[in-house]
Amino acid sequence: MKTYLVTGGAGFIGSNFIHYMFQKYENDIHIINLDKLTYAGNLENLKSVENRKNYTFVRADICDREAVNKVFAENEIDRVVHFAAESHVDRSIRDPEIFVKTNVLGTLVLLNAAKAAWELPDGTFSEGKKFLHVSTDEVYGSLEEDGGYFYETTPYDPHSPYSASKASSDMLVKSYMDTYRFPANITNCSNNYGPYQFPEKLIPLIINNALQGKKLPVYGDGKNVRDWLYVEDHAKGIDLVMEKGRLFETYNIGGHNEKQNIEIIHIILDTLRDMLPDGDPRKKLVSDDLITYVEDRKGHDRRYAIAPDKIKKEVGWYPETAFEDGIRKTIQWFFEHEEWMKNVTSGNYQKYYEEMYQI
Ligand code: NAD
Ligand code: TDX
Repeated sequence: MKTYLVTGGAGFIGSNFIHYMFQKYENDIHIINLDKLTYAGNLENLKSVENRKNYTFVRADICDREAVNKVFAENEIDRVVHFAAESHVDRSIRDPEIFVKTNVLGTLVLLNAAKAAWELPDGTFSEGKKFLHVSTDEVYGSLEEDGGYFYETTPYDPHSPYSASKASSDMLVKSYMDTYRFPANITNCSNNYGPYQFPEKLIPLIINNALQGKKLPVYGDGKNVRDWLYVEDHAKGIDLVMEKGRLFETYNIGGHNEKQNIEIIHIILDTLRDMLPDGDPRKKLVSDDLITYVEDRKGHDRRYAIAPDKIKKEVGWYPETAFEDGIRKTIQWFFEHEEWMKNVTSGNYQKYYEEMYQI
């Protein structure tokens, strides 16, 4: 039985990954979820797995060396899947420091703990151990509207404090692979969407606002392009790279599903109108008139687009969920989890939201 240390498992992608892994491997794996439970971490996301014998939750900060070392001392960890991060670009523009602490120093603490636990006296590493660092396509910077893709060989060119902190953490992982032959992979994924996504990110924010007849903030001209991937496809990609990826390699994960932000908003509005039954009072609230152009994000990257050729060729991954299906599944999930949305949009998040948009 393999033991996985998943960091940031109470967040959006981490919790989807944990659900995916238990569906796939059932009782053949043990997952330890180490999460600080920041505003973005929510144990409600994991209610259906919390009583499993092969699941353990540890509340800790990845920057806390003692707490992290303790997890390695008390468990024979085989695999680390490192999601924990500050993940929202707008927050990084307002307050960069926590991004450097968590994303850079936190990653260093984890690397050192795993290295100390896995390194043999001759400087090689125990068989079968792997550290998978989950990163983003934003480290590559911004593409021109009319062409080009991010490949694993594309030079790093981060623009926001968030992407700079993720780029720094990737570089640290690379340096451990190069210097110590530390057994790791890096994955750089495009924009995810799906269940449990915190409604500060574009898609859940638009769904939530539209259902309440609240304005839909569009940054700049709305023509920035993102390459959207259904979160379960990301989870599958991570599992495949863990199992079949060559050590010391980077794999880009992306959907070949480029859309302008304004297109995304229109698709969401059309899908909501289509899915809401006649007579549902929310149907009347969902209107194109809610679209509100607001000041652009500072340093707003124009276009992201991943070329997933390497991951397809080497481990057989491809994006299985068409955007039309993924967005319907996501909207259906939000319909069925109104209480979840109410809980996460109360308190601190609400305060942040008001300061951010003033609309
Ligand atoms: P998220 O913000 O939803 O979740 C982050 C999780 O990390 C939360 O549970 C939070 O409590 C935890 N966390 C934060 N700081 C911590 C700390 N110091 N110690 C321990 N736990 C801490 O993020 P997400 O969208 O699920 O992203 C997960 C990872 O995937 C991140 O590394 C992000 O950079 C990367 N990524 C995200 C996307 C995307 O579209 N969301 C795309 C590509 C890569
Ligand atoms: O209110 C909004 N209005 C708007 O126009 C918000 C929240 C966003 N946007 C735009 C900005 C982006 O062009 O929508 C696009 C998507 O924005 P986000 O959802 O904030 O995602 P992005 O900045 O692209 O970053 C995401 O993808 C890569 C994740 O947040 C990162 O964690 C991941 O690494």
